[in-house]
Amino acid sequence: MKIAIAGAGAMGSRFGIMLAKGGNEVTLIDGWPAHVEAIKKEGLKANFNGEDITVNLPIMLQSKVSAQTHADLIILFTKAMQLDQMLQDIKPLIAQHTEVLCLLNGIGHEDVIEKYVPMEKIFIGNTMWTAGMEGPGKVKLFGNGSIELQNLGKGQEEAAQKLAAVLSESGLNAKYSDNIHYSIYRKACVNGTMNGLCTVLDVNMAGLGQTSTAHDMVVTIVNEFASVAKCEGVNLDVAEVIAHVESCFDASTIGMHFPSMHQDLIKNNRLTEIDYINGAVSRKGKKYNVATPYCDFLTQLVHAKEQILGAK
Ligand code: NAD
Ligand code: AOT
Repeated sequence: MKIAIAGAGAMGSRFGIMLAKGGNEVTLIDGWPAHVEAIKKEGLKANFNGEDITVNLPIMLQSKVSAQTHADLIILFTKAMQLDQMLQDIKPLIAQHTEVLCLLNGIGHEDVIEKYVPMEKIFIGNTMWTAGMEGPGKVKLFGNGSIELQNLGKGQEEAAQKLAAVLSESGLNAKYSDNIHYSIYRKACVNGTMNGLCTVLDVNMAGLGQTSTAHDMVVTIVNEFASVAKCEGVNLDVAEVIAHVESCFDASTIGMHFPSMHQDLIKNNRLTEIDYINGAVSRKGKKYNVATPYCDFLTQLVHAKEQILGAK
């Protein structure tokens, strides 16, 4: 299958490498010139579960995408604030038959994608895979993960199942979900607790879990997400979601991971996705008249930290 990865940072590189190893024709598209140049010159370098590998994949700057490039599937892996610009830049690549899959963290990306892609070609979901950028052209990939996805358009269930099968053939462990909005909120609870707190406190997830206040903060934040989700017809099983979130504290599985928000702000001085995670819940809380004080405060703290560090 001809697959374009729109946003070839940490996660896009992981997916690009795994899908290419699985026999797909992968093209990377990205907006970071130094990264694009490094991959063009020396290939994409990855530490893949401890082994150093180099994978040669075609890559182009998103501003250079033309109708000459073809894709059956586009996988979006920008940061949330880069999504609209990416879709605008890759418009020539979005043909009538092209399916578009979004696995970004956060809530409500379909509102942006719908401006560029017909509903029946949009697939949304979330992933438990992780990845880290080591520098231009170099990523670190360890551990296992999974994907859940669903069609946004009516009558596209079979297409969604096929898409999950294509991803699974490359070892990405994807499943069709018949309630993707539930799954997205459930994953957003992981990011709504781990990402902001680990960033402000400058620890990994295992480190956060060792504090005496972690449990109470997780419980309060998950309850805020659940109250807002309820207003949108998504009824989270709060106890199960809290247990799921707290399973991320386990140092023997995923606890050593620094959430991508920490990688962005603390390691690389970049702006964060907080407005699309806790910030989105705060905005929706105001709309539905639901109080979300921890989400409001965490969003403010992360923005203050961005400003103190002069993040860009
Ligand atoms: P990323 O920041 O690595 O890449 C996104 C874009 O930013 C790419 O275009 C990349 O080239 C560019 N970029 C990366 N570092 C840069 C730098 N130093 N300077 C300039 N540009 C830079 O993003 P990601 O971690 O791959 O995340 C993509 C999406 O997946 C996000 O929504 C994220 O929340 C989600 N996600 C991430 C992880 C993870 O472990 N990284 C796990 C699950 C979901
Ligand atoms: C994560 N991390 O989503 C993934 O870093 O943004 C991130 C992210 C899977 C399970 C736990 C945390």
